[in-house]
Amino acid sequence: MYRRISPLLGTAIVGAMAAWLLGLPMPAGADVAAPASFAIVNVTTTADEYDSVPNGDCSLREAIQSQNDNANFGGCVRGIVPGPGGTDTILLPSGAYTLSRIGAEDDLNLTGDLDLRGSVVISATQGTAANVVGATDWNDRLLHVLSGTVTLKGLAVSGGDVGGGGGGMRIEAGATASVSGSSFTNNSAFRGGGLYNGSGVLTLVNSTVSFNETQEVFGNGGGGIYNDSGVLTLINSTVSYNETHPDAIGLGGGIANQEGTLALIGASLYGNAAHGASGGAIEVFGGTVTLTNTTVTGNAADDVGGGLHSVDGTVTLTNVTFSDNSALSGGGGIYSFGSGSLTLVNTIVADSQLSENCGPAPFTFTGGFNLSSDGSCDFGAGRDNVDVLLGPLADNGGSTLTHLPLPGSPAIDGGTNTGCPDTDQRGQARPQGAACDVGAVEVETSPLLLFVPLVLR
Ligand SMILES: [Ca+2]
Ligand SMILES: [Ca+2]
Ligand SMILES: [Ca+2]
Ligand SMILES: [Ca+2]
Repeated sequence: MYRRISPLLGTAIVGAMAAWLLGLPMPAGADVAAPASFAIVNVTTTADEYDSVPNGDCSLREAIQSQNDNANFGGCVRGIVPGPGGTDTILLPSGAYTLSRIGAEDDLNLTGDLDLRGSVVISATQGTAANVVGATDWNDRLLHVLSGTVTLKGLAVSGGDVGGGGGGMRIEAGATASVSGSSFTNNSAFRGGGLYNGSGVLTLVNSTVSFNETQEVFGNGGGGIYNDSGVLTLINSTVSYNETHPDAIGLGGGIANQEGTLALIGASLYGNAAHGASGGAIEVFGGTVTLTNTTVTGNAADDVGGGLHSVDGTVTLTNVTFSDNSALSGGGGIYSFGSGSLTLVNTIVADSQLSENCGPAPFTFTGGFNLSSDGSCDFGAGRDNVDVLLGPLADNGGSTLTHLPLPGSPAIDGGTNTGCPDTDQRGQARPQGAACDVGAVEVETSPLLLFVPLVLR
């Protein structure tokens, strides 16, 4: 836990720092290279206040303003913690922080979305999530990162609704947002129902993006997340049940990547839908995309590429499981088109609905040690038209849902150890047994599991 120090002590420290900066004589024995201090602000009310004359309470909006101004604001007191340094931190007790200062297109943090500038950690304090919610008739996103590095821990962001990008949160060019242990749920936007990364850097760890939607506008896309020429990384995170608007044409039910860099490591994407268009889980329009130890299952596209659709993308899939994805017009699992490349290693493409797994011809790829339940992927002899024998999507350990290969599955020990990750999607060490397994899961070969069938026999 952080220890809050008195404002008076904080003032004294600030004074000492100021004296040092101004070149005034420092007390004897003072460390010339004084380590940087940082501030902690405790939010004390769930009300959406913005008091130009401070009252006794500190709201989330006021705490952010105190950070933007680098000064006390609205009842928020910056508790200065002396070195060895750290990042300014806003602490949020658990509760529902319903934003109610309705207004749009404001970047001064006065109304609508909370506008963040500068580097700060916003952290829930009590283990349970702090909910940041838009009030009834809210017509803006909820969080807007305009500059600096913002870290979010333990937030549940829902109810954002914006005509632009990022119903839950938008990151601007040059800004960085790192999100952990958080969720973005039931938000809506033109692009990026949950989040929009506008040429910034966005990383989600142990987080969930679910039930977000784009709006009924032509050109909408990215039901969950839209990465516009930025760097987007998801680690041990879930993207589920997001969709583009059912009555419009929108690419990328889960994630849309436009010319950016997208990396999914230990992710699970399921139940996403691209209506009237392509890329049920992931739409790639240029850029560099890597999926590692990731499960893509039960997603749907009305056009092509139920799991993944790539146009001119450089796509690398390592130990990925595609299963039960559907597309009406081709490539239930994967559809690649244009001048990009597709590299698949230790990857399963199985059990697609309404279309073949990969398509259409010419489907060219490099890599190997892949498995397909039909002949559409051209993975080679013994690798096509196999029953991959996957269990249902379930909690098989780790922080995301997976398909466990069943006993006798050709995925078990069917991969190459060359380029195989050190762990599987669940964090289980690889390889187990004779070789790395194909797909996102490495089946354990513990003595206990081998022993149990003998006992039961
Ligand atoms: Ca206040
Ligand atoms: Ca704004
Ligand atoms: Ca605003
Ligand atoms: Ca193995």
